[in-house]
Amino acid sequence: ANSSSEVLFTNKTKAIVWGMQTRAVQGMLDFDIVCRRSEPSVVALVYPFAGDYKQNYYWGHKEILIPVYTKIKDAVRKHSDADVLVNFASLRSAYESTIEAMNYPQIRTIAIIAEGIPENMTRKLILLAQEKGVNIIGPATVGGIKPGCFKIGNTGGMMDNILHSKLYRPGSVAYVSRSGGMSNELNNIISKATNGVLEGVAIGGDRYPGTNFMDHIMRYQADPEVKMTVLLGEVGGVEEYDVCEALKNGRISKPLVAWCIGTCAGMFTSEVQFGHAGSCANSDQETAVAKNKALSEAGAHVPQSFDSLGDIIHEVYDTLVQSGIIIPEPEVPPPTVPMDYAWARELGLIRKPASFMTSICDERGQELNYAGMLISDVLKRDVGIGGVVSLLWFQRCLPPYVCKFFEMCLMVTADHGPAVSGAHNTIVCARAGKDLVSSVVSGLLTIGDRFGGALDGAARQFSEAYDSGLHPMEFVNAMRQKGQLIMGIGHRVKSLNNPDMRVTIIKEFVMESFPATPLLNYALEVEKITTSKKPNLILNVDGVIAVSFVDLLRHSGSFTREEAQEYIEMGAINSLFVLGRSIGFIGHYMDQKRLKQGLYRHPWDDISYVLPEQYNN
Ligand code: Q5B
Repeated sequence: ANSSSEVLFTNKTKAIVWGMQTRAVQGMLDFDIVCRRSEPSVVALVYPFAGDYKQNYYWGHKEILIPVYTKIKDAVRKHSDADVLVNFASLRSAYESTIEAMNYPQIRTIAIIAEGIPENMTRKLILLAQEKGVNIIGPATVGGIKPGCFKIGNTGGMMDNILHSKLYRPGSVAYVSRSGGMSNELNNIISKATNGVLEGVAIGGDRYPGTNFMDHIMRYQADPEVKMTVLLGEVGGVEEYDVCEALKNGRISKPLVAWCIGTCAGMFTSEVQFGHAGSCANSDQETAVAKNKALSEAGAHVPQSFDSLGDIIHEVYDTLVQSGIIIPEPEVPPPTVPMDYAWARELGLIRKPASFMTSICDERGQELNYAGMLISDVLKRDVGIGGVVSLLWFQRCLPPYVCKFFEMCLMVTADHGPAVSGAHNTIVCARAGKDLVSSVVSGLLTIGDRFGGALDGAARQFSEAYDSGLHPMEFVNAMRQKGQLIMGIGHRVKSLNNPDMRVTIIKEFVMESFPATPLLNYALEVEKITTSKKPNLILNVDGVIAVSFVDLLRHSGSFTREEAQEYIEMGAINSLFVLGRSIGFIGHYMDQKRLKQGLYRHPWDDISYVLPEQYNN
């Protein structure tokens, strides 16, 4: 034990926090604000894994930077006013970091949060701390709190709890408990029964706490601000008997309310180990019942049960008020602390229009879902890539024949050799040493009205002509008069004499499977007219997919007429070619890399140089 008159925390206390406990540090700073501290209580962090830098935190409404050091040595050297170390190191490194911190005499108090530190190591820590006069709070604790002054880490819980238990200003009651969790309950009980907590320390649930009940009770005895003390012990250990002794011999003269939890242990036939390492009675003397009896006999105010702890605290407090020892002060509301955005949202206190909206995929839950279908169901139901397309593009499960249509389109458009615009670009790009994404994108960028991207135009032109009742011949003539090409008609190599099998496959499937194909029938009538002029003016692969796509949007029963029109207008019909041909472009990229093809340079003899005549002066 260290000097019993020592005041561990004031409203000037400065701490170094070991460990990257961002939320706990912010909680300490927010506590400082409601306590009206003029300066932050955390001056530095120690975190050995990230190099020295500065971490931003909020100081009320402002942002501040708190230095983070890799070494305790640097933190203490640069912050000679810090006398507390809040040690969040894990059970593996808590021992070394505490030993190291004790090398620096400026550190007077160390709170060790880690649970599970081997007892032999804790005992060594305690011996060294006693030698050096350092106060250890913990291990296995949340720490402690001094309203209006300082709080260790997460003690006191969230801000709403701190405000509820009025921990922002001092009261007259000091407590010491073993359990950190129960210290929150004590904050609540004491704030309801009295003018509030002056200081509270949870010494931790290990068999060998760094400081014990008596260390803190004697500090409270010496502190004139403390008017009464609450002790919350528990089953296991015999320290409460030291308190009994001090009550009897008068070393403790201030009123003491005491209770040891774990009285229910007697109801079990065998010995019970409660949550804490130390909470197990190894003899009758260590039971909660025996200790409560002894405390009562020694002069402590001991309730009948934990339920009436608040009542007895209130009775003692009331007597002190009546006798003028405690003079309650008028309540002054604390300053407000801005609430964290995420927490305010969780509490439903604020709302904000989202910057993004999505209606096709949600990855936030336990399992990814596509338009409401869990990914495991997507696979279980074997919806195939067509099903995935229908979910992600159209937010619905489309009928199997539609999914099949999608898949067939993807298959037949996947590639059409290296000579076409897109594949050519991908190949040239890959041979220039570019990566997969760049090469594929360079291919995709060629997709447009002339190459592979005539689907949108075809869908629009054919449907407008059909809807306005134009006879196919009138449509062809009208387009000719306007000097416009009919999208989806014509091919560089395919013709009546060299039919495009891709078109035949799609056409046959659509005729057979779709409930109605008016636009495809119309396009085939147009094709009869255009091919009669020139045999290569066939309904091409873009054209057949486009008009079939419109037929499915309009007649599958899965879309309203308005939805169908919206897809045509938004440029969604090119989608199948874009996705299908991406497969081929990726293939061409890999092929070129595999074949170790070098930089491509177009041959001069394949370029006609038609420059203006040279000027002769
Ligand atoms: N004429 C495709 O032209 C091509 C006409 C037309 C009315 C037409 C041309 C065209 C519309 C766009 C289109 C998709 C450039 C094609 C695809 C994917 C691909 C590619 C691959 C793959 C071919 C000769 C005479 C002229 C023209 C007239 C031509 N097209 N009249 N409507 N649409 N089509 N693109 O052979 O009187 O002699 O002056 O732009 O649907 O990209 O494999 O290669 O999978 O990768 O060069 O299949 O049809 O014909 O321009 O010399 O014209 O026919 O007015 O008449 P050509 P041109 P005239 S599929």
